[in-house]
Amino acid sequence: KQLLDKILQNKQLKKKALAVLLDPDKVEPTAFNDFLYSCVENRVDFFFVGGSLITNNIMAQMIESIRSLTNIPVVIFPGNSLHVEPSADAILLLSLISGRNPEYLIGQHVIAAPILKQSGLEILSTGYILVDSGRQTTVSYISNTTPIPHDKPDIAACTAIAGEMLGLKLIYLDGGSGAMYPVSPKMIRRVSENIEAPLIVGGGINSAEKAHNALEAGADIIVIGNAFEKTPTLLPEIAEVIQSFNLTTV
Ligand code: 1GP
Repeated sequence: KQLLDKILQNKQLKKKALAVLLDPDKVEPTAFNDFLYSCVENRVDFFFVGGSLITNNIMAQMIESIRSLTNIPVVIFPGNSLHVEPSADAILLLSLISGRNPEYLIGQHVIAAPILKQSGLEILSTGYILVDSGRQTTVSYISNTTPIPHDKPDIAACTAIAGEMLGLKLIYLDGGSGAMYPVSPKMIRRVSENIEAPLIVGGGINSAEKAHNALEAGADIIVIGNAFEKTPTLLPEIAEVIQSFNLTTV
């Protein structure tokens, strides 16, 4: 329970965190090491590794590279039950609670359960809430689920409350990778005010301003993938935003 304890403790201390999403399909091998060094320098808190569709088989290799250069915890962000890699530290066991597809609510979990139990991975049970972000994302297509409308914060809040009541330890509000616009601050605020569980927010956060807005509205952990793939130099700017919150809380 090491990572969960750390996340809960951070939440208690009102400490914000940054997770960098590494999509095995998108990493540029030549630039990867430099980016990892930059993550260490900029005190990235977590790596999330995965995605809803992975077309190559380099997750283990990626984790090995991460391990050789950093001590940053590696958390699998799986798209299905095939995405289990025991060399990571933990896995977000996502139940797609915004959707009504039983396969992603519990089906894949049943298939993965015995393997996860033997893997030694820390299991982070997570209520995963997909929010409409202006375009159909890979995750909504692959999961065959309808995201919550962008302008319906109450649906998101009730979904999160239900997820927490069911015992899920983390809530993840996601616009999906490459979202046209991120989850609105209004929705983030409505959700965070209604749950005790730490709130992860991602999808379409591609500027310091959007990162700031998500954190100010109540995100405990922000996740950024695409923006760093396109503009790795954005990392120090985002790190500064995180720091600005943490300096005022310590
Ligand atoms: C997607 O929340 C993550 O599931 C990150 O999204 O790639 O748009 O940053 P981006």
